[in-house]
Amino acid sequence: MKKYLMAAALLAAASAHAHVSLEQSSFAAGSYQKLVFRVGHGCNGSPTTAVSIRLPEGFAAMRPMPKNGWNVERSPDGLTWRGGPLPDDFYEEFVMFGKMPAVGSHVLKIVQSCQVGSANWEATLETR
Ligand SMILES: [Cu+2]
Repeated sequence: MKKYLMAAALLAAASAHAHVSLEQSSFAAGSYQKLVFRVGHGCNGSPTTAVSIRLPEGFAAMRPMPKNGWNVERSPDGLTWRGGPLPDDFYEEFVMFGKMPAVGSHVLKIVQSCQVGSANWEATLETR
């Protein structure tokens, strides 16, 4: 299983392999939508303790969905959930809701913090 995962990781490295990722990443511009960020694993086996999402300009007043066992911090340019820890071999979702920006391609920067280490991810969201 581990061998398979490593091979898959290598194969996917060329493409945008990200394991904090958006469930859906294409939306109508200006529509109100739910963004679901999927956390598939920790940082090299270490449990996740925070997920921080930086929203580029154009995302107006995104509302975080409260989450048991996690506190949400809001800043002018994003949201951070702190809590858990979420074990490496568990799956979790972090949800926010709000108005999508104007037509374009929008890069959301994500920092996954763990008990040991951290990982940076990017998710590209398209509005049409
Ligand atoms: Cu991964």
